[in-house]
Amino acid sequence: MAIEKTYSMIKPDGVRNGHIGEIVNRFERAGLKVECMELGMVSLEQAKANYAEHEGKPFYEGLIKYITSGPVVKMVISGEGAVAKCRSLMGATNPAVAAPGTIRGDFGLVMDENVIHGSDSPESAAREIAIFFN
Ligand code: IDP
Ligand code: MG
Repeated sequence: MAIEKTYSMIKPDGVRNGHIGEIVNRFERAGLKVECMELGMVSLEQAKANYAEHEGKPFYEGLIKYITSGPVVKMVISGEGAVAKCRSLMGATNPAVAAPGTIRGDFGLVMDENVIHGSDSPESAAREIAIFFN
């Protein structure tokens, strides 16, 4: 393991439902550090760049519409093994099966609104950080 950076984003439902503090608390309690944090909208360009790998899939249009629909919290998180640690704190993509105690398991109900995003590899993290923080 090594000190890594990852990109994490509290999605519009997480912000709307008032989970910012709890989510940041979970990251910090796990020993991760918030390096950058910004509340704001995701532009259409940023949404398309971030989710380029999903273009053409049945849920793609809805995903772009959703992620640009309201304020999000954009974060750079750092720490030992930060990419995997964030993913493990987030839980499974589908909140319906995400384990209790994970962010998605505790605060989400449906796949379309699953509370939080996190990079899936150090390479994705570098790409996504560049999209949201130039
Ligand atoms: P991840 O967010 O856990 O990395 P991905 O497979 O990369 O999951 O999908 C990106 C996002 O697209 C998910 O977080 C979710 O919001 C949405 N998504 C993925 N699969 C579906 C689906 O089958 N239906 C609706 N939305 C989906
Ligand atoms: Mg993903």
